[in-house]
Amino acid sequence: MAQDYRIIGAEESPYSVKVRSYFRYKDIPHRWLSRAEAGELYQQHAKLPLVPLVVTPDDKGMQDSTPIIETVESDHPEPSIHPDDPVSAFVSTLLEEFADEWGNKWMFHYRWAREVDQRACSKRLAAIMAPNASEQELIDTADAIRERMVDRVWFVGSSQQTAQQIEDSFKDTLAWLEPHLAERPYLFGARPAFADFALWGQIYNAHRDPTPRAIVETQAPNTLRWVQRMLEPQNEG
Ligand SMILES: N[C@@H](CCC(=O)N[C@@H](CS)C(=O)NCC(=O)O)C(=O)O
Repeated sequence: MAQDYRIIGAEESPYSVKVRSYFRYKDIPHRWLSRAEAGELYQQHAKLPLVPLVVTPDDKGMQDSTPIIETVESDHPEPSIHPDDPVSAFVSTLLEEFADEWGNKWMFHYRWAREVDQRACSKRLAAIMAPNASEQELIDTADAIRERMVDRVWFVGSSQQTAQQIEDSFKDTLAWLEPHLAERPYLFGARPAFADFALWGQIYNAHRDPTPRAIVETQAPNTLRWVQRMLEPQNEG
């Protein structure tokens, strides 16, 4: 019997949920596994120690969310995630890249910039890394993660000098999305496009932490509805 696709990922990984949202929209049978649940399967197929990793029904491993989606899309072209109009299709591809490369700074910066978010996020990450740990072990693991990650924000270019620019850019993007998403369920109309999956993954993950969540919930009600819609996206066209 043919296997389903397997997506090895994490809820806290914007690139993983991006790929999962794509599979859900396309209605492609798949299983969502954590790295711990995948065990050997992850070791066998991962060339880099990153998620997501997708293992195809014929047992080939794929990494890197953009080529993963492009490859699966070529095997499952309908309904297409590319707008019919070539200019819109180009803008969608450009936004997909923007989300992966710049949007990632929002969620990573907000995750580790303030104590309230550091604590919330490190607790969730600890629960993924040590699913069977006691309460005290979880606290210790969360503290260790927090200590390590706070020193790593430079990795996405976050620093005292750039913090304001990154936060302004998050709020500017929400301000642009608001009127746009007031009139359409997805960025390019009735169905989600390449750009939706990538941008959503970053904003959905940012929305999991208290500071950016408060911004989205108080300033961006249409974006909030899109964030919720993209968790299980439907073709409404
Ligand atoms: N360009 C890659 C980025 C993948 C990536 O950076 N994954 C992060 C999580 S979002 C990761 O696996 N970090 C190491 C870890 O979680 O152990 C993609 O689009 O899939």
